[in-house]
Amino acid sequence: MVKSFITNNPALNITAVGFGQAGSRIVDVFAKYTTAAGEQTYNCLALNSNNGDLKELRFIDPDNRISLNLGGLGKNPEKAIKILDHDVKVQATMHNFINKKLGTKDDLVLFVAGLGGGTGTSTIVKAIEDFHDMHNKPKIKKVLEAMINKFGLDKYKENQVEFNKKALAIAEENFIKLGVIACLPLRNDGPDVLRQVNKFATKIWGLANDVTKSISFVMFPDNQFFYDAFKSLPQVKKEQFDNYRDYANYEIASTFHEINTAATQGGTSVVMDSQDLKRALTEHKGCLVLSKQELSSSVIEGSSDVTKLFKKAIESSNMHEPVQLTDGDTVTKVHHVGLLAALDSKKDYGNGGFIESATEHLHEMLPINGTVFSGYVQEKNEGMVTAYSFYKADVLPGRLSKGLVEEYNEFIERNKQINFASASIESIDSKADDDFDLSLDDLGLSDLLKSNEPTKEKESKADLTAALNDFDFTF
Ligand SMILES: Nc1nc2c(ncn2[C@@H]2O[C@H](COP(=O)(O)OP(=O)(O)OP(=O)(O)O)[C@@H](O)[C@H]2O)c(=O)[nH]1
Ligand SMILES: [Mg+2]
Repeated sequence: MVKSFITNNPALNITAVGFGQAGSRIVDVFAKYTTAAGEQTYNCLALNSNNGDLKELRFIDPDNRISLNLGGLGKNPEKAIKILDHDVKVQATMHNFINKKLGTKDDLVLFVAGLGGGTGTSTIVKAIEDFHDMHNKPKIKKVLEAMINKFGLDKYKENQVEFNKKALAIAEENFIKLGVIACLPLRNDGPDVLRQVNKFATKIWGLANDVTKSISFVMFPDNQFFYDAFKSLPQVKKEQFDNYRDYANYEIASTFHEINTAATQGGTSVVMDSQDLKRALTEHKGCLVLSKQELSSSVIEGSSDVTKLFKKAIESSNMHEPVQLTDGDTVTKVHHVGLLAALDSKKDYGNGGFIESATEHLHEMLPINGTVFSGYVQEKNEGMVTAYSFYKADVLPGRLSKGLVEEYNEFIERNKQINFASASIESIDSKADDDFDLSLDDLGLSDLLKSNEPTKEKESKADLTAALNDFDFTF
């Protein structure tokens, strides 16, 4: 028995890139999915620092795997990133590989890694920065160039921030959207891993919140959460996986995939279609909170039981502990929300009334700023009723916002050997304009501002042409 909708074409065409061993193994699960026509659903790539780890992958096309030939980077991302910073050849190899292999019709590029190792953690950060420079920065530059040509350099100099913001807003329409999946480590990986993960997660979260970048979401699946859940799985379910990591990888990829293929099914009175899912996942920014709750259809009596399942989904996450959206008087912004159900086709669950009830509950629960997209499919679903919910919010799993620091401190207390080096991610709020860090310098157009002499239109055009010619599009 299978979920029949998972062979649908996906709502979002995705290239998934796995960095390091955890990232590659998660992407290998994405690579397993095929459409009804027998083609791989996703364009899947794997990047690692040595050949050995790439060999154990099963579904990613060998042509889509690359080794940076650096040996292991020794579970030390700080050291690894220093190596990468200085190795122009490796940077170029990564850059060429990823960009040459991107799908032409991608709605989303997904970067995946487990935080804590040397390779995945360092290369994913570099690749995020590179991706923006390569694909989206030139688009901003092109729009800004046209605006400066139209309104003149003097006008630009008077209203730089407004011009930059406008250029960004226009260019953004054509950005290639990036999603990031970064797994949190086990508590027992030890204090140094926790400290380094905190540092790099802060960096990724900073990039994700930078309004000039194109990161649509970051998801932080928590290995500790999966480890604990795996231990208490019923024996029959546990036996389907070799270990908690395989379970984690399956949960991450399958939840994402099921939502992405259910959205192209249609055929019921309330439908979430491809465009809805695209908007829900790619508009706005933030942490993606993904949830799935499932029960055998034999214990679901009718519509109100489906609503209950939705309520449970909304209040939880199947990637990490539930997030905290309110804290005293402060409430976290929630953007678009998706509610999607897959109902085993044999039973009558009414005509989608459960969606309205679930939406009502959602508004009571969450401070929603965006749109609620909802729908259900009635298909073969392994005899189950499944409720998926997902939203993006300015929130982090508790283990990341405070927990890693606490765990680190506990280690230190116990060991009394290492001094606490704070890499806290606790204060993440920032004003919108403070985030807005786009300048001519960024775009390689800083020469435009050098001249203090009054600019006649003709001269400014000459300046501009020279500066734009100098702009370095290559890596
Ligand atoms: N979810 C999940 N986590 C994994 C898997 N394999 C390793 N991890 C975890 O992911 C983090 C990074 O480990 P790796 O991916 O092995 O490290 P790497 O990126 O290859 O880096 P180095 O080998 O140190 O160069 C650690 O916390 C591991 O425990 C996996 O298959 N799934
Ligand atoms: Mg490795």
